[in-house]
Amino acid sequence: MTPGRLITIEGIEGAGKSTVARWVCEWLQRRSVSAQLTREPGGTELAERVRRIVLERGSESVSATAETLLMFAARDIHLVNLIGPALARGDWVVCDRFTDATRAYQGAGRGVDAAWIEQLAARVHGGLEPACTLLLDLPVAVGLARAKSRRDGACDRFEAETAAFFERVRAGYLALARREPRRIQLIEASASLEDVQRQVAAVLSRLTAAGGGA
Ligand code: Z5A
Repeated sequence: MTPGRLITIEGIEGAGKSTVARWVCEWLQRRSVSAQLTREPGGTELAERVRRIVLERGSESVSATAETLLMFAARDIHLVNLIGPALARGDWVVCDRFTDATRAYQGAGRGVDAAWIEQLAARVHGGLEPACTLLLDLPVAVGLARAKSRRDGACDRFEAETAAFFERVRAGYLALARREPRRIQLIEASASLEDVQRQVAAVLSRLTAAGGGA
């Protein structure tokens, strides 16, 4: 059995992650690769409940520390109940956001200590790293405009953030990509959807040709 691989999709709000994640799954399935689509925070019933807690804007404040712990709590539940078993079956898992989001949002965006995030990641991942991460990069103004045009109701706690916050998050993602250029593949996401798909297909072709390794 070919081992399963974890592909993660990252980027700021409105970068097109959900659109690309669905397309990646279909691309793999068309090539007879069994692939499962999921997302963070969430992915399982219990982790989706944690997602609601961490995203909703309530009357109580949620510190950056609590936010980080909730992201990792949801991730642990997701890894144990969905990602781990799927990879063990030999499926590929396409995950809309993963730990790089914590590094970028809680680390770069909120100023949470990077070393602490890595300690939590080491504990929760138990050695698992994505084989490939597609970082959809685009100017903050473009992402926010796309997200706004699609939004139908009230903002969640992240959607209510300032452009300056998303600039820090974007810079955090780009710093991660510079640090791990082999795993993190930069996709120019302000391009047309067809062009984005072309860029992603090139990465996926290399990945599948290499047997799924990073
Ligand atoms: N978060 C965190 O802080 N720490 C963590 O560890 C994790 C998450 C895991 C929820 O994430 C929040 O959780 C997130 C960070 C935080 N908040 N923020 N920001 P989410 O991924 O569920 O939510 P999101 O980032 O707000 O996703 P989104 O707004 O749904 O954006 P998207 O998935 O990147 O975009 P999309 O839905 O695919 O596309 C948006 C629109 O643009 C849509 O109308 C598309 O049709 C259109 N689109 C897509 N691609 C294109 C191109 N190429 N051209 C033109 N139009 C396009």
